[in-house]
Amino acid sequence: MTTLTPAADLRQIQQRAHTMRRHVLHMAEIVGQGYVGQGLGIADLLATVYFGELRHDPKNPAWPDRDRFVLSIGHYAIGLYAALAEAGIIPLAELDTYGADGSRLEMSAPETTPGVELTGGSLGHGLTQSVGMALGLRLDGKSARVFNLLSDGECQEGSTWEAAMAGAHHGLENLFAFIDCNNQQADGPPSKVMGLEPLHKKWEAFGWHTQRINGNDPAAILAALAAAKTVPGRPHAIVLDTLMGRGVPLFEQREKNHFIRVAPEEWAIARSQLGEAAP
Ligand SMILES: Cc1ncc(C[n+]2csc(CCOP(=O)(O)OP(=O)(O)O)c2C)c(N)n1
Ligand SMILES: [Mg+2]
Repeated sequence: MTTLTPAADLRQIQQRAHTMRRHVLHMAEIVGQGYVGQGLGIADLLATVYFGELRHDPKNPAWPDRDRFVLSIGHYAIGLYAALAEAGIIPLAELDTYGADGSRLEMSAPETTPGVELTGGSLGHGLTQSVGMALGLRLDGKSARVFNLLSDGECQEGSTWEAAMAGAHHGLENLFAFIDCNNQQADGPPSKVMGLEPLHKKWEAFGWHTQRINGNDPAAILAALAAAKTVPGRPHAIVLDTLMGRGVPLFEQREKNHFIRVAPEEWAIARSQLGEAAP
């Protein structure tokens, strides 16, 4: 059985994004700390991809003709697990095991977990492998696409740009790169660590069809995907400006939120700020 591109229903995507944020808080509360800001900030993108674009079969995650969603940035696994659970690829109850010894849901995603295409952790390797996957799919005559999620900090890795060159050289129109620009990396904002801007112009200069949008707006993400699909012969970069911790003001306002340590009494505040239902 195969699942074709789901009909994009904006309200449903927004609701899924909200539920995924609740899963992120749930998982993070179990370990008491972590990559909460990333999971909350990227929920809109993941909900849009999984419920508006990706052709996959939740009952058969290894379906050879599936679109690949490749998470370069292993530390964002908390967000991916929320999406995999919502999409029915892993059981919802398994989210309770996040970060525990022996769990399939390690803090950095391993490719042995259903729905995870690539073992993450070491930054700068996702786009290189995505280029290989996209090329391989084309050589095999398959219409499947590869969607890669990178981060702004990851764009400081030289291998990313070698892969970008290769993707353009091979005219990989079946390759889509989302770049999460949350203006944060482990040591603070990229502008202070090693400046990246204007990032979209760099992707353009490397030969990619490039768009820059509000990455917390599912309607804008759907529109960018629709526009990308009308451009043949080039890979597609969609640079996403996102807000870390989106939906929970307590975390949105933290100055350094790469890895958040949360006081026990703050979880109830975070949950109530997010709310039960989608806004
Ligand atoms: C090759 C490599 N170098 C360093 C690290 C350590 N590291 C883990 S996450 C991270 C920050 C990367 O930037 P970004 O993904 O933008 O950070 P975030 O937005 O999640 O704060 C770093 C340097 C790593 N995982 N791999
Ligand atoms: Mg970042």
